[in-house]
Order: sequence, then C-alpha cells, then structure tokens
Amino acid sequence: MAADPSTLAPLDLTRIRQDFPILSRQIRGRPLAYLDNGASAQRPRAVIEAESDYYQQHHANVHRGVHTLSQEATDLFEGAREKIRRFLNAASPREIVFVRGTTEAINLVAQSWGRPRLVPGDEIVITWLEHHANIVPWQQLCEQTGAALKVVPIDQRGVVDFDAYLAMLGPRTRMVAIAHVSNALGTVLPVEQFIAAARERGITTLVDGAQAVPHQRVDMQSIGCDFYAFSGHKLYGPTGIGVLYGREAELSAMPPWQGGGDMILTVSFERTTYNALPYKFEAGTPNIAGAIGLGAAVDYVEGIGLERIARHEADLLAYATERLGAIPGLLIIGTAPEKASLVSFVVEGIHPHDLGTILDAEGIAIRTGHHCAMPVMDFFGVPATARASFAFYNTRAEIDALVASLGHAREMLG
Ligand code: 7TS
Repeated sequence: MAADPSTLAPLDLTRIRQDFPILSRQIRGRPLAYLDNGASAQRPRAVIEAESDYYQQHHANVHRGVHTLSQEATDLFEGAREKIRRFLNAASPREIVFVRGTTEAINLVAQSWGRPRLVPGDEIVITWLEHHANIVPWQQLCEQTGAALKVVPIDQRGVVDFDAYLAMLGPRTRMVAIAHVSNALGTVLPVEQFIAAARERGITTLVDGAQAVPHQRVDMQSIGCDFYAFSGHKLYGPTGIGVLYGREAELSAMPPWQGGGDMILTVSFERTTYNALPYKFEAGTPNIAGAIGLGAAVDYVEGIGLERIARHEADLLAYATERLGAIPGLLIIGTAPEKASLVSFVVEGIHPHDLGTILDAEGIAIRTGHHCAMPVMDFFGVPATARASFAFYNTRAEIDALVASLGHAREMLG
C-alpha cells in the first residue's frame, strides 16, 4: 500500500541538489534554474559513476564471452533488468526489453505486434493529447495494413473524454495506445480505468509512460496493460536507453522486430530460430552502459521514494500554478484536476520562443515550442507554448526566479 504522504519526511533539497553536479552550474552568470525536466532530466552522480565504473572496470560485450569481463558485464546488465522489473512490478525479467527509448518501444510494438496481424477495417484508438511518438508509428501502421486511427477528444481543461472513449471502442478496435501523462498539458490519465475498459472487450493496450515514471509509482499489475514504454533520460538515467514492458504472452506471440546477433538461437541459410524472451527483441550489441546507468537511476529514485517525490512535486505544481496564474496576460494551457508537475502557458503579446530566450539570459531553462504534440497546439489554437516542468530537485525559489523573469519579459516585450 502507498504510504500516507502526510507522514512522509520532506526532501532535504540542499543535500539532494548536491547529488546533481550540473545543478551548481552558472548560466550566463546566473545560477541555473533547470525547469525543462519533461524534455530530459539531469543525472545524479550515482548514475554518472555507475556508467563510468562500468567502462573503467567491467566493459566487455554481454551474453557471449566466457571470460571474466564479459561475465561481469552480463551480470551488471541483467542486474539492471531485474531492478527495472522490480521498479515496474513486472512478473518476470522476460517482460523487460531494453530499447533506445519510448519512441523505439512504440515503434517496436506497432511493427512487431501490429503489422502481421492488422487488416483493413481494424481500428487503433489513441487520444488527442498524445506525443508524436504515440501517433506517427500508428499512422505508419495504418498505411501499411489499411487499419484506421481513431482519436478520443479532450476538453478545454485537457481532460480526455472517457465517455467518448467508451463509445469509440468497437468490434474492430484492436489496439488502445494512450499516454499515462501528457507532456504538453500535464494531464494524468486514469489509465487503470481506460485499460480495464479495453481489456473487458479483448483489446490489446499500450501505455506511453514517458512522463509518468519520473513522478509516480507505476505498477504493471494494477495498470493491467499489455505494453508500457518509457525513456531512461526522463527518469534521471542515461540517454539512448529505455524500456518496453510487454506482457509475456503478448511478447511470445510476436515475431522479432530487428534481426541480427543475440536475438537468435541458431542460424543457417535455410532457417533461423529465435532466442528466448526478452533477447528475441534485443538484436545486436545493446546499450550496456546505458542499461546499467538506468538501473542506478532506479536505485536512486527508489532511495528517495516515489511517494516523497510525488508530494514535493505536487507542492511545486500548486505553487507554480498559483504564482503563474497571478501574472496578468498569462494563460495556463492544461488545467486538468489531475496533473503531473508541469505548467504550459502562453503570455499575451509575446511569442513563447522570445520568452524562452529572455529567460535563458537569466539562467532559467524552460522548453518552448509545440512539444511534439502539434494536435494539442491546434486544439488550443496556439502555435506553441512555454513549458516549465519540474523535478524533485527543483525549489520554490526557482519558481520565484521564473516568475520574476517573466515579469522582465513583459516589461521588455509585453
Ligand atoms: N512520449 C511522451 C509522453 C513524451 O513526453 C516523449 C518525449 C516521448 C514519448 C518520446 O520520448 P523519447 O525519449 O523516445 O524521445 N517528450 C519530450 C518533451 O516533452 N520534450 O522533449 C521531449
């Protein structure tokens, strides 16, 4: 059972921030306020050192050498897989496939799960708030198979319409692929409810968890989805590594996606037999250091505690919403009652890119643009937004700095 947040000790931010070397950098003569964690979070020393130690002490290729280094590398790599299995509460390490990130995970499912089995007239259901990574692979699959993409609408707060979703599930719906948390709006979807409705109808399900895993505990058994994807770099881990969780029965029934070394048992020119799970989906030499670094990131986050992280971030979100909401001419885009710790906004008369540039001059890093969610921008009738996205190492003082800097921007351009 989740701990009661009110009984949790608050985070010691001074100590925590010392774990992240980059947070003590100065940018343009000002202390860095890093508020672009939704794009990529920063790494604690524990992650940097896990990768460095691997290269300095243990590097060799995995799963193939009888020599000591190869065995050590394999143990570290498979140890990381087990850490991730535990983190997600997956039933088995066979359900944890290492990939480059969320994007690759979703493409893998679209091509390996979808391409051989979808036929013209089949339907794939996504929502209006998806990141392009959970739109384009399905569009490509539709082009390849003749299946159709259905999009569940959102409302003015950025909440996905559950009744419209239910109405969209039909006899031809084969896949439901939904975000757990919207990167452009912050909306947290009640994925358990969405997945249960699909499963009752025998529909396969995928959850894009890229923006969820850094902020809350996710449990494969309670979510109940068939696939769950996330990226290491948003979870304080390395870039170029991510995870596809797949229910064993689903992964077993899927053909490999890419062919090559490590994913085979035997190869002859007549016939190739494939390796067991999860190796069937891990062709070629993997990102060994990345996986080990991701394991260290999971250890680090667990050491702090996801419940404590969620509580601190909820405080940051409430504070930022209140302070930003009080700025004249500033409109928050995305006001769902359940939100993760990010705020998207526009300021009347100032293009978000200009805002981003002025803030950078004061050491504040935010993201501006369409956030790879162009349909969301179209829905709200804006070309782009500015987005401040928070991590557990951020402080109220950094939000104060953001607000002050927005004031300067308004004086200069508003
Ligand atoms: N899905 C969601 C919900 C995301 O937020 C992102 C990245 C992805 C998928 C793709 O992840 P990748 O690691 O494979 O690139 N989102 C963002 C963002 O919000 N700003 O930069 C990247």
